[in-house]
This record gives sequence, C-alpha cells and structure tokens, in this order.
Amino acid sequence: MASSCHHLLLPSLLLLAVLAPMSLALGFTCNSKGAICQAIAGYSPANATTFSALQKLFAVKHLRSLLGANGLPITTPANSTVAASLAVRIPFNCSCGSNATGASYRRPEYRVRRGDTLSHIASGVFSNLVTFTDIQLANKIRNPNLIAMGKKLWIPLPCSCDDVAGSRVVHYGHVVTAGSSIAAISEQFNVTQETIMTINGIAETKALKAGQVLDIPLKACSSSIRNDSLDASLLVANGTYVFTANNCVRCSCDSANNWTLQCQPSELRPSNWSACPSMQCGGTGLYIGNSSLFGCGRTCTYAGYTSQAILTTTSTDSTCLALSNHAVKNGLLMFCWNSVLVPFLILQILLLFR
Ligand SMILES: *[C@@H]1O[C@H](CO)[C@@H](O)[C@H](O)[C@H]1NC(C)=O
Ligand SMILES: *[C@@H]1O[C@H](CO)[C@@H](O)[C@H](O)[C@H]1NC(C)=O
Ligand SMILES: *[C@@H]1O[C@H](CO)[C@@H](O)[C@H](O)[C@H]1NC(C)=O
Ligand SMILES: *[C@@H]1O[C@H](CO)[C@@H](O)[C@H](O)[C@H]1NC(C)=O
Ligand SMILES: *[C@@H]1O[C@H](CO)[C@@H](O)[C@H](O)[C@H]1NC(C)=O
Ligand SMILES: *[C@@H]1O[C@H](CO)[C@@H](O)[C@H](O)[C@H]1NC(C)=O
Ligand SMILES: *[C@@H]1O[C@H](CO)[C@@H](O)[C@H](O)[C@H]1NC(C)=O
Ligand SMILES: *[C@@H]1O[C@H](CO)[C@@H](O)[C@H](O)[C@H]1NC(C)=O
Ligand SMILES: *[C@@H]1O[C@H](CO)[C@@H](O)[C@H](O)[C@H]1NC(C)=O
Ligand SMILES: CC(=O)N[C@H]1CO[C@H](CO)[C@@H](O)[C@@H]1O
Repeated sequence: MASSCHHLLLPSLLLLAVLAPMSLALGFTCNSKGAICQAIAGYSPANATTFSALQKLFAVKHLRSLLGANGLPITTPANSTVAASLAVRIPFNCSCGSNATGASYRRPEYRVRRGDTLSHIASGVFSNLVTFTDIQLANKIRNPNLIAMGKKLWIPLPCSCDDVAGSRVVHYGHVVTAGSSIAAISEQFNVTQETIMTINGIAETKALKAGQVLDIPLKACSSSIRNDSLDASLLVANGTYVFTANNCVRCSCDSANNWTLQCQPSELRPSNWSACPSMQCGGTGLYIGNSSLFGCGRTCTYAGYTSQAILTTTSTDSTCLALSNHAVKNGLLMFCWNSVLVPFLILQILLLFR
C-alpha cells in the first residue's frame, strides 16, 4: 500500500479541498428521475482480453447481451480474444438518481487487489470510464489511501435515460482519445456537434481532453412495442440486438432498415416460460418478422409481451421495395417473386387448358 499513498495523497487532498462544498455529481445529466434504462459504455481494454473476462469485470449476466451490444454473432465463443484499445460496447442498466445524474447502480463491483490505487482502477482497469473521484464518492471513501485489499468497490459508470430532441436514444459513454475532436466524434457516431456539445455542457469545440467521457446519444430504433408491455422501455441502438420476451424474441436495430426495430423468434430456450407462447399474428399464419406471401403487403410485427402472451400487430408495408435488407436475407424476396410467379403460372395453366 506504500506506493498507493504516494500516488493518492496529493491529488486527493487537492480534490477534497476543491470538491468539498459541491454536491456529488456522478454520471451524466439525467432528468428522468427514478428511471432505469439500458445504456452502453465504450470500454477500451488496456491489454488484450476475452469476452468472458469482460463479462465478469462488468457483471454482465449473459454473454449474449455483450455480443448483442456489439452486433456479434450469438455463436461467438466466450473465450475469443478482444483486442486491446479498441472500444467494446458494454451494456448495462442505468439508474437516474435524484441528483439529476445517471450512473450504473451498485454495479459493476471491483474487488481491490494488491498494489491497486483508485487512479489505477479508474484509468488502468476501467479505461477512464470513471474518475478516481467518482469511485471515491460512490463508495464514500474518506481516505483514498486506505483502500483495503479485497474490498469491493462500486464502479459508477456514467449514463443517462433522457430523450434527446424528443427522440428515444441509448446513451453511450465515449472516452475521448488523444488528438480527437468533436467533429471526428460527431462523424463517428452520426450525432451532430451541437447535440454533443449541448448535452455535455461544452461551450467550445476545442475544450476536449483525452480521457474525458462524453455522453453520446445513439439513436434507437422505433418499434411497435405497446406502452403497456413488460418491455415497453426496450431501447435498441443501431448495430446492436437484444433478446426480449423472456428470450423468445430477438430484436435488432439497423439504420439501413429506416431505424425500425426488426424482431423475430429467437429460437432460444425461454427464461421464464416452459415454452414460448404463440408468436404468430392471429389468423394470418405469419410469425413475427414474416411478411405476407402474396403482394408483400403485410408484416407480422412484435408488439411486446405480458406474463402470458407475446403480443403482435399486423402492419402494412407500402411496397416490396421498402422491405428491409434483413427480411430479404431471410428469404422474403422469394415470396415477392412468388406473387409475380403464381399468377403467371395460373395464366399458363389456363392457356394450356384453353
Ligand atoms: C445526491 O446528493 C446528495 C446530497 O445532495 C448526496 O448525499 C448523494 O450521495 C448524491 N447522490 C449521488 C448519486 O450523487
Ligand atoms: C475456447 O474454448 C474452446 C472450448 O471451450 C477451446 O476449444 C478453444 O481452443 C478455446 N479458444 C481459445 C482461444 O482459448
Ligand atoms: C438489467 O436489468 C434486468 C432486470 O433486472 C436484467 O434482466 C438485465 O440482465 C440487466 N441488464 C444488464 C445488461 O445487466
Ligand atoms: C496490462 O499489461 C501490463 C503488462 O503485462 C501490466 O503491467 C498491466 O497491469 C496490465 N493492465 C491491466 C489493466 O491489467
Ligand atoms: C398508451 O398508448 C395508448 C394508445 O396506444 C394511449 O391511449 C395511452 O395514453 C398510452 N399510455 C401511456 C401511459 O402512455
Ligand atoms: C449503423 O451501424 C452500422 C454497423 O454497426 C454502421 O456501419 C453504420 O455506420 C451505422 N449507421 C449510423 C447512421 O449510425
Ligand atoms: C421511414 O420511417 C419514417 C417514420 O418512421 C416514415 O415516415 C418513412 O416513410 C419511412 N421510409 C421508408 C422508405 O419506409
Ligand atoms: C417466418 O418466420 C419463421 C420464424 O422466424 C421463419 O422460420 C421463417 O423462415 C419465416 N418465413 C419467411 C418467409 O421469412
Ligand atoms: C415469470 O412468469 C410469471 C407468470 O408466468 C410472472 O408472474 C413473473 O413475473 C415472471 N417473472 C419474470 C422475472 O418475468
Ligand atoms: C447528424 C448526422 O450525421 N446524421 C446523418 C446520420 O446518417 C444518415 C445516413 O445514414 C445521414 O442521412 C444523416 O445526415
């Protein structure tokens, strides 16, 4: 612990002096008091690691949530390597506190190891997603030089549940890399510079510092999920997928699909039901995610779930051309052709028997 004293004594004294009169402000601005929502942290591991190690570090319950947040195939092995420095998207539940700020609630937890300092934990282990002051405040540590080996620390990942400009978004914690700019970040995440500056309270574009965490609101796909569904608050950002309805349904968001959530049966074992309830639109024979055989006119869409049932709605597509890439991959194009081919064949048969 001798070295940690050296590291922390001076900065902590200074910080205590500066921060003492201010109220605690962990996380990003979050005005939806009491809300809980999905959020993402952009984690850049210092050393190459594996998905199972990340899952453990961030207390992500299921590997599939981690893979889904990164748009990776569900079959990706837990022990496959995650390269150092590249940002991995870590999904977590955000809690919007009474102080108009949001942070992960009580997790992840980090167990202090021999030789750890709060600043090593903040920047070395958690890639600057939190500052050492955040950890100190969240855990009410009076003397940061005295962190006992084996002690469990709550790492308050910054997040928010607020809508931005009237749209549902997934707040992403982005750690600024050296030499980056608001313009580059704006382009990378397809979020306007104005939005980034406004929600992060930045007045000048030049004011970025390496290691600083920015709140980047990723646009979420719109869905047909009903407001009385158990997953009414489901938020899925571009390039990610999630499992819902007790794992029976997989929903993905791709900006190429006009920012519309695409859901289909997951073929996973349900987590709370002995079997998945019906996932067909009543009377149509279509499963959620299917479009009608003839004319490509109607789509069976996921609309949420209750404790007993999976809800569906039948929506009308304008044309075949509006079909998503995804649906085309699933063989819907064939059915579009069928709607042309079948009348053609009937015509041929009629001609034959003329
Ligand atoms: C919110 O503020 C109160 C005092 O104003 C403080 O006791 C509490 O720890 C703060 N909570 C967070 C999460 O910052
Ligand atoms: C991952 O685990 C599988 C078996 O569980 C093993 O066959 C494979 O070699 C492992 N891969 C790595 C990179 O460790
Ligand atoms: C968020 O909370 C829900 C309900 O408690 C849980 O099922 C889910 O696994 C959590 N998500 C993550 C990413 O930890
Ligand atoms: C990364 O690897 C280096 C060298 O092996 C080590 O000193 C450092 O503690 C590691 N960082 C983390 C966060 O494990
Ligand atoms: C839920 O949606 C219905 C219409 O679909 C609307 O009438 C109702 O006010 C909504 N309820 C809430 C709590 O938003
Ligand atoms: C959506 O995600 C895909 C894949 O992750 C990416 O290539 C694309 O640029 C993103 N589009 C927008 C508008 O964010
Ligand atoms: C995309 O979605 C918007 C509203 O969500 C809708 O007005 C527009 O017609 C859609 N565009 C296409 C090509 O489907
Ligand atoms: C309809 O949905 C079911 C279940 O997801 C799938 O197996 C089938 O291939 C789909 N049919 C079409 C035409 O996409
Ligand atoms: C599991 O299902 C039962 C009813 O079938 C419901 O009452 C309960 O809330 C469900 N639990 C979860 C965690 O969804
Ligand atoms: C703010 C911004 O850059 N928006 C762009 C996001 O991406 C779409 C295309 O997918 C552009 O049309 C937007 O201008």
